[in-house]
Amino acid sequence: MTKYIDEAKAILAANDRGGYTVPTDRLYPFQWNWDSAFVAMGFAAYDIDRAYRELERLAEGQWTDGMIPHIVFHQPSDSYFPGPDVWRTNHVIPTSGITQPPVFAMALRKIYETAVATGSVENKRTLTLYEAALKWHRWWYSARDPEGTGLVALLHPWESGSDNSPAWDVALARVATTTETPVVRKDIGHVNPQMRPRDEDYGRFIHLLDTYAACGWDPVEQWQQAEFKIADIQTSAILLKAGEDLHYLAAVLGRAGEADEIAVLNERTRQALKAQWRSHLSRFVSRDLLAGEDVVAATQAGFIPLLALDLDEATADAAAAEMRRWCKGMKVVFPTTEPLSASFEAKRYWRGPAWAIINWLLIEGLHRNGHAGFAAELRQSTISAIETEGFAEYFDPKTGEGCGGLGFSWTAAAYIALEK
Ligand code: 9WN
Repeated sequence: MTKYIDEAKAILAANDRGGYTVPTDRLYPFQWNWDSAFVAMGFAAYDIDRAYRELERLAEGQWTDGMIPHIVFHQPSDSYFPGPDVWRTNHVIPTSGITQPPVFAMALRKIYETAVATGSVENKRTLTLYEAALKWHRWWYSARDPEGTGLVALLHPWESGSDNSPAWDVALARVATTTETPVVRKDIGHVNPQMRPRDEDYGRFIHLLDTYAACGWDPVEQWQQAEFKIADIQTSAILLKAGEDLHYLAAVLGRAGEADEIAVLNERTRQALKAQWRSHLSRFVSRDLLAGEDVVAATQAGFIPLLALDLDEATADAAAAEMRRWCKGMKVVFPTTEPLSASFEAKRYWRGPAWAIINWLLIEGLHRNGHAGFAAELRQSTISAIETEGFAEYFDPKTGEGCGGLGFSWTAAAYIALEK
């Protein structure tokens, strides 16, 4: 059924820059955090050594406080803005100063289990990466949930991986578009500007970056100065799923004390996530911590908690029914914004398009919550979109058109992983 596996592998090979994979040539010429974790899960299907290597190269960028940054600038390139000179993080290996969804431990468990099954497990490499993941999870809880609510907060939309999602519109409207750093966009020289965030988004992204650079990237200072602070359900759900995988790894690696510590953190997040269900919306909602309000914009994030929770049947059915409603009339699913909402834009990045990696998470969530049939439909839609249009960054859900960057690594990795 999946006939382009060799092509998918060729894309990962072409985007290899020496043990790490760039998302795509020119548009994204560095190592991105959650992209690499998805890519590592793709590699796990056929090259365990390379899968380990992907995570190891990402962990090279880890800060002493535990944060794994959203970009590691292993080699210079002038085809992306903002580069290391704008981030000013003074890390030995240049990195950005913010993070991205913690898919890392999910990838590590996948690599470990596949390696065990094929007799190729490497204990030392597993242990070193496990320790990096544990340090990062501890960072999430101390730096991004200092009050111990169980939900972790984002201080920058780029940390969500869903940069210009309508979910951020209300909160971002409070952030000035003025910047100290001149905004010299490179992205719109690579792809159609109508598929990208708008200039005012970039103004705000860089305004926040300047604010945190002025804090010397100190997490406590940033927490106090933050003009954008969202307790995000997509990130928290990924953290919990990754936390479950980390707990599994702690147990198999004989780290009983750490397993107990992780279990406590997981349980707190589990309860907090459950409390974000809104039955009148049939989805979960994030929380704007500065406004003290729910984030009610209808985006894919509302269903990502299925990945990490075992919902009662009625709740799972309500979420699945709402998801199905969004799919009506779509050529490719799953739309990242509710198609009937005013903020839906079929081609503009995170404001509507379907993304293979989001589908991957939703497919797992539907499986976990008793909707295997729907999961199979979502999987089929993802595979067909790729087979029709190629390994695009994302897809217009109304027309199916492949959009954004082409030859995209995580789309290739999703294709390989979904074959299984
Ligand atoms: C900023 C690399 C990354 C993804 C994000 C996606 C996009 C960057 C950008 O590309 O973000 O991090 O410059 O637009 O939104 O999810 O990790 O593929």
